[in-house]
Amino acid sequence: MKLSVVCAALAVCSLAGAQPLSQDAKMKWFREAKFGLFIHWGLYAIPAGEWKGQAIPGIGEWIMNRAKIPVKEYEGLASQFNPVKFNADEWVKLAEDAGMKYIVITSKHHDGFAMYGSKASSYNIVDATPFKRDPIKELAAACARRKIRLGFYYSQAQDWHEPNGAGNSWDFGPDDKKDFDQYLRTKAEPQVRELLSGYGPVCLIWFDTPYLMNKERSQRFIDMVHQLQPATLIDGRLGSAGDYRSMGDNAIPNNVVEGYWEVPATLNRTWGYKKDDNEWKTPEDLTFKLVDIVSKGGNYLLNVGPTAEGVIPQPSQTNLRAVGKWLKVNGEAIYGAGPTPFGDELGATDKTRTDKNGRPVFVPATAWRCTTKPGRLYIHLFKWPGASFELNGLKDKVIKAYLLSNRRGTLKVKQVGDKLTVALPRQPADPLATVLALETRAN
Ligand code: H79
Repeated sequence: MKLSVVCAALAVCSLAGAQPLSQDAKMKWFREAKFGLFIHWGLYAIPAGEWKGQAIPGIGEWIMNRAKIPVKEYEGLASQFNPVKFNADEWVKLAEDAGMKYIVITSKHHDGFAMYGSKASSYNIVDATPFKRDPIKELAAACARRKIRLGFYYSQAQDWHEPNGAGNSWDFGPDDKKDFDQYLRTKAEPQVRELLSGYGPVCLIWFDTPYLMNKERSQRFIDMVHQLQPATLIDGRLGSAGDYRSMGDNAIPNNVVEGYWEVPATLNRTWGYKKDDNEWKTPEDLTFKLVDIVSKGGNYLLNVGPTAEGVIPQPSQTNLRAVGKWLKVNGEAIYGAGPTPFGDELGATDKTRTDKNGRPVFVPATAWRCTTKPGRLYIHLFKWPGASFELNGLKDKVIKAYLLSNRRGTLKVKQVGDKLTVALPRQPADPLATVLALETRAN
């Protein structure tokens, strides 16, 4: 090895004051966090799903694309953007109340508008709006105060504002005629550098829709992240492998999936605020989905779409706080918990039914889920099984059983062969889910 290379390597290590992070150490917070808040906030919150009196179908942040709004017209929204009710601390407090451990906010979505003070493009909230504040700076400070991690969504490929960004065919023609690297070099790369330099520790960068991305283009982002903040995770949608897998939007896998992964999901149907979208998932459904995902080995990144005034819709707040209240009692079975050792409780394929691709239909079962920690099984009961809970296939010996809502109320247990029976109270302790904790010892 050349001396200069050795020196450079030593310099990096001594600057960090520690060994370079192992992948395992890098993933530690993500493995424990399980539940995060996604925030889609941008100029699209002003039209809120309606353009020139017409309701535009689809997800709110896609309105520029769906209504084929010319750049010059869409830009006009910036001069109206003045979210005077924005309060970073209230948003972070909501995440905390919901029991979420990280926040991911849109620093720039496909519309190309930067929601922070960018030097690389004046099309940003500080330079182009009457608001003039940098909400990402304020959020970073509030997150630091409340010890919640902050990460950034950044649309690296689609940028409908730029002649050479991907996706805007109505102003700039087809993508294959564009100088995509010119856009990457002059906007996307400088902006990601800004986000990793000016906002303190960034827990992850959430890239999306890797149109036109390839290995080399992806690698430039990876190198930049590693150079500026080696602890920052990269999601699964950059264009080459990241630190974890991103499942499809709102797509929960049917079974246990090995490795690190995350499901990005909506509380209603849109990501960016839409005034007429009122299809709110219930606290029961959200709690089930959180437990379901954790029992399969993943994280749940659940979205809010604040209004153009800077307010998170009340139903979003109410439903998230309901999940948080459940987590206050039952968080031990979620944070840092591993997947189910069983699997039959998740459901089964029904070979007599096929989907439109001719594949057998998976029918989920919803009575209970299991999460784990060393020496512990947590049975999350969604349908009260009556006087007792029965479980087959458990090899370990159960030495103690109780509900997380009543740790001193030891429950009677019977184990015959691999069949376990736990006597339960007559009523569930919580309408969202009652968690039965089983302390086990290997036989
Ligand atoms: O940021 C959110 C979405 O905007 C983004 N990913 C999540 C996290 C996303 N970008 N692209 N997609 C999701 C796939 C988009 C599909 C659709 Fe459409 C957009 C369906 C309806 C609007 C594109 C335009 C396909 C049909 C019309």
